[in-house]
Amino acid sequence: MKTVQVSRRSVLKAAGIAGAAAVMGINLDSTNSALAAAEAKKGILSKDDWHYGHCRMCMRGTCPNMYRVENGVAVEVMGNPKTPTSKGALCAKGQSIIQNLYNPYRVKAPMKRTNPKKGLQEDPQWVEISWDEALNTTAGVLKEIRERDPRRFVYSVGFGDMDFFCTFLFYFAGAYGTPNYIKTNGTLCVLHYASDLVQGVFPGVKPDATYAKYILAMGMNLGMGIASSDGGVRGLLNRIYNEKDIKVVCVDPHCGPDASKMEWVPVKPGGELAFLMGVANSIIFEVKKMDFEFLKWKTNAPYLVGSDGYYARGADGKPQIYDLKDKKIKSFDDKTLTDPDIDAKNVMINGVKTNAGFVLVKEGLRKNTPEWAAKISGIPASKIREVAKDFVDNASIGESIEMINGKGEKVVLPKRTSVCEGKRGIKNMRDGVHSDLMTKLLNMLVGSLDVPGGMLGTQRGRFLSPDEDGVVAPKGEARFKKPVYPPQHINLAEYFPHRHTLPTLAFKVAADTRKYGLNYDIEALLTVGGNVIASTTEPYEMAASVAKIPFSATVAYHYDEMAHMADILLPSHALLEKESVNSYEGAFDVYTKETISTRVMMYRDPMPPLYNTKQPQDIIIELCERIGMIDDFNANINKTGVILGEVTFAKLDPKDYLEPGKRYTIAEIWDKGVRAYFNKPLDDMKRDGIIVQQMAPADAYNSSFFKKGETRHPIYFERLKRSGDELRKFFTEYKDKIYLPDFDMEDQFRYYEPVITWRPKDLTNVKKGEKYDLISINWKTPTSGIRSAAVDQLPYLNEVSETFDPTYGKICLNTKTAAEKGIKEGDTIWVESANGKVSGQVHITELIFPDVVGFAGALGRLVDSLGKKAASYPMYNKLTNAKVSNCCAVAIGVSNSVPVRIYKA
Ligand SMILES: Nc1nc2c(c(=O)[nH]1)N[C@H]1C(S)=C(S)[C@@H](COP(=O)(O)OP(=O)(O)OC[C@H]3O[C@@H](n4cnc5c(=O)[nH]c(N)nc54)[C@H](O)[C@@H]3O)O[C@H]1N2
Ligand SMILES: Nc1nc2c(c(=O)[nH]1)N[C@H]1C(S)=C(S)[C@@H](COP(=O)(O)OP(=O)(O)OC[C@H]3O[C@@H](n4cnc5c(=O)[nH]c(N)nc54)[C@H](O)[C@@H]3O)O[C@H]1N2
Ligand SMILES: [Mo]
Repeated sequence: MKTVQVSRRSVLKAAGIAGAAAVMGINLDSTNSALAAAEAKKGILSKDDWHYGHCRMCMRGTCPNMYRVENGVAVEVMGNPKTPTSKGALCAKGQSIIQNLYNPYRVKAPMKRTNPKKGLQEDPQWVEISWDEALNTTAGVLKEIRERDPRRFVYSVGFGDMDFFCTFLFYFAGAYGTPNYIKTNGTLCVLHYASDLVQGVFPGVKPDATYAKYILAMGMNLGMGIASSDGGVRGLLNRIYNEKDIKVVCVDPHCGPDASKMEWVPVKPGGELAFLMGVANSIIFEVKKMDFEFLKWKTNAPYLVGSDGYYARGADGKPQIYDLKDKKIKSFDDKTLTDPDIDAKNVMINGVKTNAGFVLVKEGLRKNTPEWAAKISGIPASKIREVAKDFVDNASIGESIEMINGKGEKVVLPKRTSVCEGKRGIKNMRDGVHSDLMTKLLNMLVGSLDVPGGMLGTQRGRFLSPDEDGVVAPKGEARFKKPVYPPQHINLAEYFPHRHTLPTLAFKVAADTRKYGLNYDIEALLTVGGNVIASTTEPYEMAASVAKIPFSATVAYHYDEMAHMADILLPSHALLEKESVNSYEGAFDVYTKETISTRVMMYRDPMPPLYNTKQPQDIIIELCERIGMIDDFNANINKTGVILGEVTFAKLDPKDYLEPGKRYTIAEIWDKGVRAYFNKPLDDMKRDGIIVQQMAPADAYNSSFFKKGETRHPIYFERLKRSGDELRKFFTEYKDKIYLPDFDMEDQFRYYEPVITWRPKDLTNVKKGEKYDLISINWKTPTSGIRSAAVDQLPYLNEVSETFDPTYGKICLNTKTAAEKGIKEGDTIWVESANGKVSGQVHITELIFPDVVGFAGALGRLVDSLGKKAASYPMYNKLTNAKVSNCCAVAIGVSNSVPVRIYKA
């Protein structure tokens, strides 16, 4: 067991970090006093029994910690006070990591099922077996299938085991040769398309609250409910409470901990796009103040568009711009271009009338007045106007800031300080991508993309590149991939080029591949940290589908639904037993001065396992060897690199490549990665816990790498239209062959439009007198995000949550709605949608929009094998459905807000 010795010398070294931090303007006082306090505490820091680690009680896992082991027992955990981001803080989830270790419902040894019948109500009748038997049985089945037809094997992963970005997702599946690797997070987590289309980033964007003065937060949970210990969230709180120089407006049907600290604007679910269009309308036609320089030079607003909706192209094939200076039409990259006209109308190109993209965007928004938006969103027109004016007034249009770049040069960057962001609350809807694009459009109107104070991508530094038209080239979900028939993937990936992940659809198809046009059946499933039954939607249908797969094995930490349905359990270490490397990529929330230019690489020095379990990545590597595919696996790592976070890849130098035929441990692979990235061995991390690096301030911003006119962001969404036209053509050609229930081609492809329009959806029809007269919604709480680390199951967290969060595990109703329905606090009710019903206890509150039924967190289990408590909470996902006609038309995310009715149980 490796130990951490925090000696006087390393405390002094920490003081050195504090000195450097002071130069950067970071206040580390709390850090020093925390260190001193910890050291004073029984002198424990100088003892050998403290280990460095990092948390991972949530899927980000970006808060470095330290834990103490006494006589082989983990007895204490604290944040690592030397961390410049979280500064030694841990949230309630982080505090409960010891219960993750001593969880009595863990799988403690390899197991095989002896009851051949599979079902949620069936007792698997587990019998303990040896590791050899468990690995050989699993590898034996997988080897035989691989030789015959690798497509018959499904690899299903999720955020229950994030390390090596969901445990070798495509590395393992790619080596095996199956197209069927399915991430279970996707259905209810559709966040990526618009950020990729407009900014070329993955997984998403974050406001730069280092400088931002105004954040318009749409259907999102800043800081997982402001209880995250992450540096960004703490920095934001610092700005709100101490510096008092930022305004955050949360447009949400529910007032969570974040909205309660900022301004809450209650919205009727489904009315968000209308609200955003109302704000855009007011900015364009009433406020009339915008960042015209940005629109001219950093967007495709001046690109001339023909009557077919596509860019008009010159003889050289390039998009054309009208130059107001010499009244000539020029190619977008013409060096003489001086004053691009974003208001150009009726410009003739090749005998066809064209208009600037921005003219079409404005026309599209002309009718969407604040009064119109108020009727749909339930937000008064006066509030919509106020938001529009505040957004522009706080944007600092025209201002700039001087910074130092990586070459030591002074550069002047534009600074914009109003940002709008949306997350699951607006994106998981039929028009989710539209709402998301509309948030980007607001940012473009005031020029706040990729600049200090504006909206930034998760990856900092130079990552944008222009496509052949000079517009941001998408790298992920917004890239168009030509559809093909017959489909090869069980998630029908061929039909949905802009999907996130489609686990629910995948398992529906898996149960009946031939019907969907696939020419093979599914014979085996291996799951690591994903739960298609509990985390996605239509849980009973998912369970039936998983049960139908002839062989399934699960790398299991505890007896969750996926383990319950398996034939073989390959038991996994708990968090403190897992050796792990992770890099700070921020917790999705905001950047602040504490985090904007800081890189932190963190390491968990594991404690010896309590039971007969293994490191999950080592289980997969063992399987590779026994299946006979270690060469392919190693080659994949050499090709793609070592993943040190979610988006941090370390490319290996050919001299450090993994050798064919050799089986490495995950620690050896990480060692190669850390050396490649930081030029340090993994052993150094055992000693220090973290590696901290500072980037030059300007290098965090794309705008410091691209001059004006280079890499324009799309404000006219030509690519979306192109996708729709291609898809429509494909579906028309194959309409007699394609089997896709609940799919209406015309309705689907209407959404693929270059200028956003508003359309009614199921939520719009919810009103008094209808069968479904209320809308149910769901959110994450500080203690219940998703189910990673078993947070829904640990007694400490259950108790903290029930004591301090009145919404946790309850069904929330507005006072007025409860009175109308004759329902009282504590009553048990049924909530019923077209898809299913859930019962639970009512909590009455003013902090929810009337006509809304609110559920907190990803709670509820369908098996008792995690204890009765975890199973007792209402499971929201029974109410949702994965019908394509109801999903986001572009990213195919399930609609997370659902028409429902309620009645007393
Ligand atoms: N109702 C509701 N549902 C949601 C969400 C929500 O907010 N509310 N959020 C959605 C979002 S955004 C996402 S990303 C997805 C995530 O969904 P998934 O990717 O499926 O991830 P998790 O729910 O975190 O965990 C999956 C399973 O892993 C188990 N597990 C916990 N710890 C470990 C471990 O150490 N090892 C292994 N092997 N397994 C472990 C969990 O108990 C759980 O059964 O959920 C989505 N589903
Ligand atoms: N520290 C930490 N950070 C994380 C994670 C973590 O595990 N730990 N998980 C990450 C993951 S996987 C994800 S996907 C993100 C999710 O980040 P968010 O999307 O910010 O998280 P949610 O709580 O699901 O946000 C939903 C919000 O939308 C609101 N909402 C629900 N329905 C509606 C609706 O119909 N309309 C509107 N306007 N609002 C609605 C809810 O009240 C809630 O405030 O968080 C990420 N960030
Ligand atoms: Mo997510």
